[in-house]
Amino acid sequence: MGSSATQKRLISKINSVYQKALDDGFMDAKVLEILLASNLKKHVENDASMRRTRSRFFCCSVSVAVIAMMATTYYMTLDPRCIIANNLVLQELARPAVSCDVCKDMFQVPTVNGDTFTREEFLKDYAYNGIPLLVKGGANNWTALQVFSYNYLKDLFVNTEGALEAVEFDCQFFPYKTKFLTLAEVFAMSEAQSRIDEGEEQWYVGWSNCNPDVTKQLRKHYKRPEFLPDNSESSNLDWLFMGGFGGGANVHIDYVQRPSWQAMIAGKKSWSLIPSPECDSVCKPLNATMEKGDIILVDTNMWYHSTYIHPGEVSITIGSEYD
Ligand SMILES: O=C(O)CCC(=O)C(=O)O
Ligand SMILES: [Fe+2]
Repeated sequence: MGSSATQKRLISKINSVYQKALDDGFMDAKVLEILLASNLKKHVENDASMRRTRSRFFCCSVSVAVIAMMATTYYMTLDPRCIIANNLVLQELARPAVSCDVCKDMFQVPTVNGDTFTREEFLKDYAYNGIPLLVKGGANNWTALQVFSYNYLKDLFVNTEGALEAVEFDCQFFPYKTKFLTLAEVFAMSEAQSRIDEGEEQWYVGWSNCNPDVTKQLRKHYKRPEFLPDNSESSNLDWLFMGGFGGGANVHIDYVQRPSWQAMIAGKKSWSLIPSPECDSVCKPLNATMEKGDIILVDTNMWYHSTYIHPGEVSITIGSEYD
């Protein structure tokens, strides 16, 4: 992402406000809670109300909020994920308002049987409306379930020319709570740590792949979920998330172009889906647990979400965006 010194200073200012809140002992989730309670976003759009709300939000002065709005809007047009991924304040400020019709009266994530679920049913009830969906066993016939493992992915990325560099320079890498700076470092850990043997440090990471040779290999073992329409536009980016018990993504919202599907290749993962603040009074948080072979569909631009990895096998998921 190319950015001038001024832009960098703005971003660093906003991030330092957020960091200060964390340093002062606020947890990520608390920051979000306060942000949602303050309804800062709504007030930022309305000067008079904004004056009233100043004292309600612990760290964002008016100027920082406005700067955040401007800087976020500017940066979203460049590379949305790169600056806001770790800053809930920016994420909430930048998020477009959503309609609550989607989550109204929904108390659990709708779940269907992957063996019998058809494209027609998908189109009728779930396509393009923001309703999350768990398709049990939707990936059961993929060879990825037998083939993908930490060692398989390590061999593939380490031995495909340019693959690790592509992740580092052209795609994205999320270290979450680990100290890993690159995917190369993830694949350099000891075998014992890769299995998270007793006493080994826990790890959980995510990355996107944009190396065509790797894509070709990966796609020998999985296909786009069959219930998605033939003409549905798909992203060429594969997203992989891998790691062990206790790992997962903190609460966040994404700025990607489309909704996403994700398939559970190994292990067990739960998702928490939190409706946007404007839907607080009519919508409830939802949970869904994915087991090996399940596929989840979530509009990650619309739902705040976090994930949690259950004890057992190291979790591996693969996914992409769809239209
Ligand atoms: O699978 C995970 O742990 C996080 C996934 C996620 O945040 C996403 O797909 O947007
Ligand atoms: Fe996400």
